[in-house]
Amino acid sequence: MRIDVVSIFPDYLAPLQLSLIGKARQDGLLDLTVHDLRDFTTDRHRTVDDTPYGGGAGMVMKPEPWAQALASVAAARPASADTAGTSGKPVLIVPSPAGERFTQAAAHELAAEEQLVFACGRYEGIDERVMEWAGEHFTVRPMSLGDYVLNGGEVAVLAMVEAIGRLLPGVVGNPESLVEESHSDGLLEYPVYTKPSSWRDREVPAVLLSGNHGKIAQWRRHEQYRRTAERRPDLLAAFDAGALTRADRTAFTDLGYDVVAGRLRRRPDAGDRE
Ligand code: JEE
Repeated sequence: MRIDVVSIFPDYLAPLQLSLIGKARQDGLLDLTVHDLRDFTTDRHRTVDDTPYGGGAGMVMKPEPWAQALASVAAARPASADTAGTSGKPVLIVPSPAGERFTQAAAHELAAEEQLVFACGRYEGIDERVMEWAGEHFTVRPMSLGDYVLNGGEVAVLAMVEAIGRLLPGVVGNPESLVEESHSDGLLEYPVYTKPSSWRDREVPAVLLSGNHGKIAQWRRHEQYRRTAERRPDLLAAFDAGALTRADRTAFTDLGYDVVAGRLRRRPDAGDRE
């Protein structure tokens, strides 16, 4: 996969040289280049921003440097782009608080592409006409990391490239962990423990030392239910409760949920017993 990142702070993307993604680059699985947007300006001050039409706070990124930068990376297609890939055009990801949510499903989609380009905005964002124009050369996807406000797109790109990069064949050392992820049922994960079995008067749950793999699997499942009900009850609406064992159904009953037509339903007044 080829990835181009355009930013006025190329040094912010330095962590991409490290760890998992750095290893993927060294192994030739990922061809990643960071470009300085200011190299595509033509004025003496290398200006990338201007005041917003219509008024308001802050500055907006000018369209001309972005068009120069994006045309340049669009022209440099990977050799593989003609044969493989899904969309033909490279995908342009524009991090934005107003984007569609970047999810694990989006990471999987993007990991199947031949070329990704990330446009890191700053200030109040990029002149909207850039995204319109870019549609001629790219599949444009404005994407948000989550519902909070960052100062620019760089930190979002670090997260997105790491999430996409670890899905590329050969990047994650242990493909078993990816298989386990895809069977995760949409629940939060169970807690994990390692040696020593007793640490500062805290014991590892005895069931994990029992050697009884059936009981361990059930305990872990029930811990997933408990955590998800506590921290992310929104996820339980999509949970398929149609084929639960008796013990699994009881675990949910104890957490204040009934099973109705294969779906979990919060029992009225269940909050009283928490
Ligand atoms: C890209 C510039 C900063 C700050 C104004 C804020 C008014 C842009 N999950 C995510 N959060 N934030 C980003 C992100 C932030 C960015 C840029 C991504 C480029 N900024 C910026 C303030 C505002 N609005 C929301 O309320 C309305 C706009 C991001 C991602 N991905």
